[in-house]
Amino acid sequence: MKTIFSPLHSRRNVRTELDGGQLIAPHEKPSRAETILARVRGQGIGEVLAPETFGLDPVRRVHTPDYVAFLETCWRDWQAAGKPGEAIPAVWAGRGMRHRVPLDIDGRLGFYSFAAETSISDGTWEAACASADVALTAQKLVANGERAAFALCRPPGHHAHADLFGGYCFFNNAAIVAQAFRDQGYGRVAILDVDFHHGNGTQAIFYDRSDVLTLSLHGDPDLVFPHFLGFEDETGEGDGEGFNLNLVYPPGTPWAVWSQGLETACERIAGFAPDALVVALGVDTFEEDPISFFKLTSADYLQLGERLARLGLPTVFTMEGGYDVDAIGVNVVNVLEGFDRAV
Ligand code: Q9C
Ligand code: ZN
Repeated sequence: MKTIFSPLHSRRNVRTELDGGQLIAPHEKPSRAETILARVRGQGIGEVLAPETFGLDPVRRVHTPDYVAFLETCWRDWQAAGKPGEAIPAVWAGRGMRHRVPLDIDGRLGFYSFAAETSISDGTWEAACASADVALTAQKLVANGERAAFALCRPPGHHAHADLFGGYCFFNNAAIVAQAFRDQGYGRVAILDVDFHHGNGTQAIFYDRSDVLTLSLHGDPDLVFPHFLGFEDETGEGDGEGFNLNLVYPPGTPWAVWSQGLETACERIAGFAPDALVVALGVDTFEEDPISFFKLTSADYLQLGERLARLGLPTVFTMEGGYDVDAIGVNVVNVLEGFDRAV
C-alpha cells in the first residue's frame, strides 16, 4: 500500500516531556517517523507520497475554531509573555471552578489541555497541520479507490479531543479522516484504535453519534494514561449509545489474550457494516515498549494486519504511538505487510 509522509513532522522537536517530576527527552521524537519511513522504503511495500494541502476546514469539522486558533498562536503568545522555557500547562479548572477561557497564556494552556507531558515549542503548529494533511491525503487515496493507505502521521492524534491537547497529540488525525469520509457521503465509519493507550479523544469526539463507531483496545486506565477515560462501562450516550466499545487489559497481556479482544472488536465492526475503516495504529503494545505493559511480539503485528484485511473494508491507517524506536519500523510495517498479504 501507499504511504503518505511529510518531512515537516520534524518541526515538532520539543526538548522536554514532564515525566516523573523531571523534564526528560521526549519519547515522542522525530526519529520515530524517520525509522518507520526507512522500513517502508526498505521493504518496498509501495510508493511514498508527499501530502496535499487541505487547509483547516476539515480540521475544524472535528476541532473547535477557538482551539485551533489557540494552537496556532500558542508558542508566539508564550514567547510574547516572556517565558524562558517551552510552553507547558501547569494549572487547570478543578472541581467547582469556572470553565471559561482566560486571557493569560498560562490559563489558556490549561483550558485547552488535559495533561502536562506535552510541551509546545516552535514548529509544533506546522507539524500538527502537516500531520493532518498526511491523514487527509491517505483518506483521499482510499476515497479514490485504493483499498488502503498508510498515513505516517507525526505528531500522533488519538488523545486529542475537540478542544484539548495532551498525550503527545494536537489534532485527532483518525477523527479528521472519519469525518472526511462522512462529509464525502460515506454513511457509516468505524475507528478501531489498537494503540496501547485508550483513544480518549476519538471516543469523546464521536461519543453521542451513531454514524461513527469507535472501538479501543488498551491498558486499564485504572493503571495507566489517560487515567480518566477508557473504562468498559463507557458505551456511548444519546444517539451514540452502543456505538463505543472499550476493551481493557492488565499488565503482561500477550497476543493470545489481546487477539481475543481484536476478534471481539472485528465482529462488532462487521455487524456495524461500515463503509470505511480507520485504524489508529500504535505499536506501543510491543513487549519492549518503554512506557507500556503489553507483550506483543514483532511477529504478532503480521497477524494483526491480516485480521484487519479480512474485514474487507476500505482502510486508512493513521500512525499513533510506539516508543521503542529500534523496533518501531519493523512492527508498523509488519502490520501493513500482513494486511497487504491478506488482501
Ligand atoms: N511515564 C500516545 O501513545 N504519559 N501517547 C506517559 C510515561 C503519556 C501516549 C507517561 C502517554 C501518551 C500517542
Ligand atoms: Zn499510545
